[in-house]
Amino acid sequence: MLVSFCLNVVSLIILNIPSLNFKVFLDIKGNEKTDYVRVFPKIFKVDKDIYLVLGKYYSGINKGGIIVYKNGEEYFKKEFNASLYYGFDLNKNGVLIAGDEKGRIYAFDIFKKRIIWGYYSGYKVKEIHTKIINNQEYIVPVYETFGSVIFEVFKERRKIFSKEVKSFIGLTLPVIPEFYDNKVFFAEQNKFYSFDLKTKRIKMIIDTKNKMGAFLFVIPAPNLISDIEISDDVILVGTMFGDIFVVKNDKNTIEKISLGASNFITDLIMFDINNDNVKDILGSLKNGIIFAIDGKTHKTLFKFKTTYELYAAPLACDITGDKSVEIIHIDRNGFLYILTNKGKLIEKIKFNELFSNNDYLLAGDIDKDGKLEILLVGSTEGKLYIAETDKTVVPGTIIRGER
Ligand SMILES: [Ca+2]
Ligand SMILES: [Ca+2]
Ligand SMILES: [Ca+2]
Repeated sequence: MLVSFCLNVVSLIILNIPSLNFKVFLDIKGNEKTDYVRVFPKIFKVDKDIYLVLGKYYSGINKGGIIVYKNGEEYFKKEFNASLYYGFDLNKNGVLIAGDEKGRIYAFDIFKKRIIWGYYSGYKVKEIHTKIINNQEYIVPVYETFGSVIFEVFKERRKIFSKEVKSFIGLTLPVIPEFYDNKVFFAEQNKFYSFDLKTKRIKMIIDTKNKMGAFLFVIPAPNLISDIEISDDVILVGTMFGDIFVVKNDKNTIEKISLGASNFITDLIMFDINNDNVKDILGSLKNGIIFAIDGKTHKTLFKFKTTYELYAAPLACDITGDKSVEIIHIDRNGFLYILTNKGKLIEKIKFNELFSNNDYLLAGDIDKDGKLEILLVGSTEGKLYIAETDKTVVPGTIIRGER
């Protein structure tokens, strides 16, 4: 026991682990009527500038807005009389699209700092994606209604498509459609589809089928899709019964990894954590487990148990500068974990507040000084925490800009 303790201390000294020193960057206070107040940040690069855009969410009152920081300095802000969820995105033309819970959508010219377009959807805006494809602007707002998710596609600010996707009643995490390449990817219960912007065709990619589940083990239950993650070469589809479907774009193949039916996969990301130039699969389980799976062999690299449920994926980021990534996550009890890329606990930090059931970390050099910042999302008291690290990066590097 003593020996292993000594070895751990020695290894910590050799690795020179710096503790993350989080400070309150912003505190948007609620009032006596608000149950909770949250800040949703996203980091974008437009030309050579870094924009940190924050959506303000006040539960229980009609209040919200956006705040934009450019290279670390406050640049622009706009108050709304409705809350903002994840409903904002900034495209490479400098157009910021933001939609609120009352269903209004605005387009801002970020250079001129003014509204250039508005639209009333009539639905609660949950998420917005915008992208420039072949010099044409696309906007995909995602709305939440009772029992379904609706997404629309705007091309040059004219609506060209609308689709209602039924959500499973009682499932609190509807899968948000993802906009990637020329396609919008979305899930409806067991099935995963793509919508092609050019042909406007919908194609089914996977049926995750039914599965003998841990909750409904008498009869097979729909193996509901709980998360989708899309990158250049691979699409991951996770389910609430522990399956991960790996769709490889170049080979047109689908492989399945099963973690066991009692494992509800809440969020997946891809990041090469073992330096073999193949992105690995990192994710969180609802039961509080952080896991990593080798992207090449599909073997489990590690599992780590936190004390509370996890809904968002961990952050993989080298904060020590030794070219080996650390895995960082926070649980709802306010414990922040820093792990090695092999899943060994380096440090556990306690925050004196409860976090939401949707908490996670982002990383980027938001002030372009060549040192990386780590952003902590999930405070229910309206705080955004930022830790400045000594890790040197190319100025303006974004490692993870949004959830
Ligand atoms: Ca790898
Ligand atoms: Ca490291
Ligand atoms: Ca910095």
